[in-house]
Amino acid sequence: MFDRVEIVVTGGKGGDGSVSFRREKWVPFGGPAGGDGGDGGDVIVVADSTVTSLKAFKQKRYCRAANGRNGRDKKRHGKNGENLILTVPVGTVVSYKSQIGSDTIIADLEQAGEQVVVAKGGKGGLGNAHFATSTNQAPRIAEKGEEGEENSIILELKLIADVGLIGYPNVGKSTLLAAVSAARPKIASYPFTTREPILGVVEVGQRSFVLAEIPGLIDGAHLGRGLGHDFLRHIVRTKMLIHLVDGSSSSPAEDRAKVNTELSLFDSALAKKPQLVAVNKIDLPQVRARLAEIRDSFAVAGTRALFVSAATGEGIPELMAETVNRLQSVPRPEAGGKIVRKVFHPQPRGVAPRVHKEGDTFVVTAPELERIIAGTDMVSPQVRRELGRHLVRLGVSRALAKAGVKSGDRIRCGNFEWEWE
Ligand SMILES: Nc1nc2c(ncn2[C@@H]2O[C@H](COP(=O)(O)OP(=O)(O)OP(=O)(O)O)[C@@H](O)[C@H]2O)c(=O)[nH]1
Ligand SMILES: [Mg+2]
Repeated sequence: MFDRVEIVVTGGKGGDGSVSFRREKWVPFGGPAGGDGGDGGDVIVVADSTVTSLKAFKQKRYCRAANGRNGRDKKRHGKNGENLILTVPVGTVVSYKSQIGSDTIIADLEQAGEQVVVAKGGKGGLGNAHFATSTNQAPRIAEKGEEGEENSIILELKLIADVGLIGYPNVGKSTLLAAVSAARPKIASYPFTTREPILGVVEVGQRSFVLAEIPGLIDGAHLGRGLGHDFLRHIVRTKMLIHLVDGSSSSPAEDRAKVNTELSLFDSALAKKPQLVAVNKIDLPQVRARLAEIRDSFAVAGTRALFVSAATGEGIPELMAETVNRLQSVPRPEAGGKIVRKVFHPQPRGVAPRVHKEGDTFVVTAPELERIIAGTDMVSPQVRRELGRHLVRLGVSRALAKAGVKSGDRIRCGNFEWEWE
């Protein structure tokens, strides 16, 4: 009962910081003026009530947000990359796909407008204007923009029932569901045969809707009796209800009133949901004999009851036609409450520098240093001196010392190799 797609989402890359110096007519030695790169855009999944399926992603498996623009001279900041918004139907569950072990659910987008960031864009690199100090007025160092996050995610559409099929146990809910859909719930002449909600798709002419049997509603269900309590919340999101009562019960109208009381005690909004009442089992002679009496007892309560037999199919087409009619005029209720924006970070960021040895070479893993190296022309001796200061600032020198580095050893970070002094 799930529609499911797997996609790869990538945040935009951050723009590179710029190395540049002020050049003005009356200023002989202009200061550093390299602007920062813009941030890469995020990939955001948003629930939208006008979207009805995940079909759009069958063709679009790779989704990438825009990159940030590079920083420019005169301290001009590069433009941020635009976020990429992926719209999905309300009721989509978003999970992070794990290569090892089980996937992690990161958001259940239950309301229109709810959203989750599934891949953060990379931060823009700092321009050289940021690296000026009292002792170094002309830094030639700038940061490269950070790569955006890349994640494999799974979008799953929870089928939300349009119509809830409710009523006391044993009234014939499963029999009705089996008669109108391809669902095959267990049917038996004792209560609580059905132990969890069962969904079926009902087709009526050109239209279709999802019908859910809500099991286990009994007196005290709102207090946790029976099974119904767990399932009452499923009813909240349906558009309307079919309330089935057993025609062979001593008082069908009273049965309905009692179940409705349970609904309103659980959530007053449930009691206001549109309801079609259907009296079942009219094939039984003792029920047929009382039809007028039962009709009147519902009329007294201000309700028009339909009469059906789930077993023989009598009255079922009329009940389904009426359901489709009513559905057209009911909007899906939006659950109240604030719209939440969730951010998901599977990978920790800003990790401490690490050092490991490959042969005689000490290899440094330090994202921030790698970005500086990648964004800077490392040839000039002046730049090399500056690099030394950043090694200290970022804790790389300490990590190397701990790893036992000596003067003359080879060090590598990113694509740059040098000798330790
Ligand atoms: N004569 C007659 N019996 C019916 C009819 N509908 C259901 N039954 C019988 O009523 C009993 C209960 O039917 P189910 O469909 O399992 O009822 P349910 O409401 O799903 O019950 P639970 O899931 O146990 O709460 C079974 O023995 C059915 O055969 C009907 O229209 N006429
Ligand atoms: Mg059942």
